[in-house]
Amino acid sequence: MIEHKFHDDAAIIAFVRRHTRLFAEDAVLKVSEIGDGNINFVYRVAEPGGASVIVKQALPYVRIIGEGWPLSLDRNRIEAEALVLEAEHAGDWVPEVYHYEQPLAAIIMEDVGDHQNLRHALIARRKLPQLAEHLGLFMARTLFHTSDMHLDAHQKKDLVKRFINPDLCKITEDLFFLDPFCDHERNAINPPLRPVAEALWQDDLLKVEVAELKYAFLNRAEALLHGDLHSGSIFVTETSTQVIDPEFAYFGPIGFDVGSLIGNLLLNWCGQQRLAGDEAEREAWRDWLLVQLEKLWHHFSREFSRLMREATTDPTLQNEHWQQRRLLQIWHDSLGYAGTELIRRTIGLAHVADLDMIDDEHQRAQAEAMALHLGRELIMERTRINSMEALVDLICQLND
Ligand code: SR1
Ligand code: MG
Repeated sequence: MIEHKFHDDAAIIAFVRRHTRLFAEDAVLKVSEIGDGNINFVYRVAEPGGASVIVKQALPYVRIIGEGWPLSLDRNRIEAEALVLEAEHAGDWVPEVYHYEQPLAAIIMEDVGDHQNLRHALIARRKLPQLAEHLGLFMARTLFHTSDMHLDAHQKKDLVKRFINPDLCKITEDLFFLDPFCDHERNAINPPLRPVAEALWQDDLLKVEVAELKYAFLNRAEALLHGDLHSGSIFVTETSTQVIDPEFAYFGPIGFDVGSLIGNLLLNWCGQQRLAGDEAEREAWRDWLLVQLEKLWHHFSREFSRLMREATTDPTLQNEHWQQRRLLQIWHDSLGYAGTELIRRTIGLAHVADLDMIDDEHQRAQAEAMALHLGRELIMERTRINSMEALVDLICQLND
């Protein structure tokens, strides 16, 4: 029996009423469990036709696995604090936190229910004119302002301490960098793809590069990352983008966030190739995705460079040549982590609908083989891909 778990809807409503003033006393409130994520319980509390809020509660284990995979409740504090910190620098793009309560491991926050999940939007080929700009700016501002370029030496170390997140980091360490590169029991592999996965497990040169990326993930405390920046953590409308779920937040390499996002656009690009339907429409969509990739990096790198130039407080790091080198390293890291995201989402534990939605297992295996191949190329070639044009060329060659 888990002490802090909400026993019933009435307990959730009482919690919301105690800590917010959004609902009139006589309002009739309805609770629905809406969580489709892997880890937590998420409820919407709404007055039909009126206001609503989200309540997110952490239990001491991974939701999709159960008590066999214990997980610290501190992730809920980390998520609440990360949302508040992100809001300081990128408030347009994160939901507001109304209340966090440590004994209940629960957060009450703004409901972005009028938005669509980005993964579903991409699968439905919904063009979002401001998506790349919003996400580029979100990453540039949150990552720059929590880095040593901006923070004072003591502030930075205090923040690093607050965001030590061993349980959630361990999930990433295992699911990104270990499982997909060996015959691990947690992997989920489409049977016709198995020979391709087996070949990957024999690839010693690839494993050296994956070790390098893992070591950077373990040791390079460059900035406070979102830590799980995939399409499922983003909600969208034509004019608004909301980034949720930063429970994996910790201080790590900036390219991990940028790469996760690039990897998710590319997963959709791989999946769409094998979807039924009009080929011209499909290819037009895939071209649109590559344009978004360019725009994403354009907005991120332009804003990050501007901030490095204008808002770096550390005199040593104000050096223009070093700043150029920093941006190039972030680019190379991003390509590498995009590669690990592609691979782990294809043969690891946590798949994505962008590939899984392809009904026919042989068609699916072809899209998956493309994702594995692209992932490998990005990891192996990352330090030789020195421009967006070179990246797009590499992706298009793969398509031929
Ligand atoms: C067991 S958790 C699996 C995945 O879900 C989360 O959203 C992260 O992406 C994690 O890797
Ligand atoms: Mg999540």
